[in-house]
Amino acid sequence: MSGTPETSLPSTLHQALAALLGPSGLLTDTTDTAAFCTDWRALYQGRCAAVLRPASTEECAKAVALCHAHGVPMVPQGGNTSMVGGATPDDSGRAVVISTTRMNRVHAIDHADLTMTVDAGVTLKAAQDAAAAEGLFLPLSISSEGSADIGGILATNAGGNNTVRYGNARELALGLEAVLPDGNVLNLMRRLRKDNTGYALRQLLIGAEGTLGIITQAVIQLQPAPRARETALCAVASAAGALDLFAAFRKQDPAAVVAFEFMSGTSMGLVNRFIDGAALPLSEPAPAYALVELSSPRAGDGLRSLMEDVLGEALESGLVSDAVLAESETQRNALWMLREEHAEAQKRAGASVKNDVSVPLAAIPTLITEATAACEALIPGIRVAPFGHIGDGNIHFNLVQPEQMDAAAFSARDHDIMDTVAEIVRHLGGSFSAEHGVGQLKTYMMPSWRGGAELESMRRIKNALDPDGLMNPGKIFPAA
Ligand code: FAD
Ligand code: 2HG
Ligand code: ZN
Repeated sequence: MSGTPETSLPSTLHQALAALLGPSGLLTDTTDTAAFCTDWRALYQGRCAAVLRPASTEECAKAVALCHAHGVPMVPQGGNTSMVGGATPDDSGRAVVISTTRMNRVHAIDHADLTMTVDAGVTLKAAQDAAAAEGLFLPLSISSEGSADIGGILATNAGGNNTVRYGNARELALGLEAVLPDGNVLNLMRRLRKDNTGYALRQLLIGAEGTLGIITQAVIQLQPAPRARETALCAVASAAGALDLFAAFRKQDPAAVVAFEFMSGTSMGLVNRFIDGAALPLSEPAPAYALVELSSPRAGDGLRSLMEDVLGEALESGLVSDAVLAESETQRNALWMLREEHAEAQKRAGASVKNDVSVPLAAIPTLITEATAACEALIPGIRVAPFGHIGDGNIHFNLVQPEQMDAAAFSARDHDIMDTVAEIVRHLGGSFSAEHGVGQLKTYMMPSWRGGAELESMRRIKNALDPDGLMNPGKIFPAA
């Protein structure tokens, strides 16, 4: 069945965009636009007047200027992997989605500066591969990296598995280019490590979730490729045990730890049940697991003995009950697969409610104990399936519907569940969004968490750059 080519775009705008972008750069048929109007979790179903796919900054700037002149709302979209509905238009059908997928060139890799200059639409995986081909390393790793692109990861200030050593996306961006809501191009591509010349506009665009403009290019900092790497999966009794193990590694060599991830037994059980080929390489299932990775740019850097020393002591003291070390790249990938498939496994397990939260490290055990008890009291039989980047204090405190419960009935309780967890997080001095952002899922939380001068300052900045509110409306800010 073919979709409808009808569009609510004013005809003068339609004609101008068609002339500018050509047939592959302007999609109006609903068969072609449908995938751009829903999110990875299928929580939101929007509509759009068209999908614009500019192939360059110049095309993007002209398209934005045209939409701005016609008062048409714009929704920037990269790989469309947002966990908070950030890239999904509302259901009015008025907005256009501006997709960066055709802006996908790696322009340069500089070995002296250790930088890469890329278009926003280069996927994170393609950027990692381009760096690796030159013997370098792009130190950002997320399970969605095959689809998520450079523009998307910067717009959300993505975190992921290597934040514990290298920081979030924000720390990796040395330069940025963006198209502002009126079509002006903001060129901040100076790739300088020192440049104190007024406001840090680059950092303002990063993490703005597409509400201040469309990121079109970036300069990303790289690292020398690791020459030594050790990866281990460890069975532990609890999150507290995982934290003790993290402390033991950090005490020996804080710089060596490149990833330290936590998985509850319940969440790992879902991976084993729903993901083909996911086999636990330990003698028996455990209450919880830690995945630790050490790396160094120096070959033969003593990482194996560091890993064996710390794990040996932890096994002896009972902190770790079982552990497996990767002996090859294939085994390393198999261990990482057991971590990276939690989101997909939870999606297949039924309806789920996500709480991407952060607290100070020492508060993690209390968060897990208190939030587990509160959620179990709220919905008997709820499956409490936390996992996440424990080394950063970031837990995905996710809840999966009880086996026998109706999925819609469970989803209808989403705010009850989110608010229950959020109040515990608040009490522990944490944040209601650690790495996924606010999108449209969490706008309702903004007044109580970021109200007063903080939200008001954000509104003023938004109004200054986008007085007509055309850039990604309905995201971050609660409805007035
Ligand atoms: P999109 O989903 O397309 O957009 C995300 C937001 O950025 C939207 O608000 C959109 O409007 C805006 N945007 C997109 N491109 C631009 C642009 N060029 N200019 C301005 N604004 C733009 N996130 C983490 O932080 N860590 C993880 O470990 C992680 N793992 C994930 C695993 C899975 C399986 C999935 C589905 C998601 C995961 N995410 C994770 C969330 C998501 O992948 C990240 O937020 C990612 O950075 C989004 O990139 P994207 O290109 O898909 O952006
Ligand atoms: C991850 O760490 C992602 O795997 C996804 O951030 C988290 O599914 C989630 O809640
Ligand atoms: Zn995550």
